[in-house]
Amino acid sequence: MKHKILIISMALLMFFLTACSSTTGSSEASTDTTGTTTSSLTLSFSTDFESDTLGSTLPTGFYSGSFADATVVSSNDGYPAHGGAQSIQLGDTSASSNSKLVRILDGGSSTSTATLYTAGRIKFYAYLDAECGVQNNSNTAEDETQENLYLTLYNNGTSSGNRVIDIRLEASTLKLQHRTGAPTGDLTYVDETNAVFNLENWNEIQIEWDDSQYYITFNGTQYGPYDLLQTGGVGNAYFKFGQSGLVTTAKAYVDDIEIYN
Ligand SMILES: [Ca+2]
Ligand SMILES: [Ca+2]
Repeated sequence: MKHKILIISMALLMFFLTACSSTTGSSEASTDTTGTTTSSLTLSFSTDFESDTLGSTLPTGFYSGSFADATVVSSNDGYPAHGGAQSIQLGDTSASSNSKLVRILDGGSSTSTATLYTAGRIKFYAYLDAECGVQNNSNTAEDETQENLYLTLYNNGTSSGNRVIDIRLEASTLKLQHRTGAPTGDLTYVDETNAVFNLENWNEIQIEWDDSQYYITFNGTQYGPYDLLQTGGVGNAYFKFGQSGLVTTAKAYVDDIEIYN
């Protein structure tokens, strides 16, 4: 009898482990912008940065651009990580550019010919360090209002006219914001009034889009739907920290990125 129970228990355990172990290529129910579960999205890319070489400025699966102040760091060296030991640190030490971590959604090598997905989802974790909130840094080139972390979803290309969705963690208000208006218009960002975060904390952020609208889910609360800046689909995901003409000693961190389409 005991032997039988042991065999059944082991079988159940194996079933459970098998069900939990498969992620890449799996499908899951998706909530579309009407709030109902009607479609299915497939996980097409995920990374926790644990397999990347420490100190690398080009983690596996990302696009090599002209400037990338994005570095694989480790909690063993005192840096934050959401899962495991490693994450991506985004800084801005260039007076002519800013940090970027770009994923071409289809895994290709050209941002201008990326496959456009008219439905998809990106989920990630983000962290702003305490320096992002310091307003009196002695570095005169530093603009303390620009120590924000952006995620911009573009169509073909990564110019302002290619924007489809643009959100940011805004350091001076400690709120999540989304851009409204035309893709090339003024920097009009709108607060998610209740989407307040703290520095030195990991935030879970998910954006899900369809052919005309998108939702943002921030630390478990859903905001939207909002209109896309333009229709036609998303081809490139661009994490950015800082401002082109300025530098800062502040840092942001990103970990556990998942992309579905
Ligand atoms: Ca990690
Ligand atoms: Ca800069």
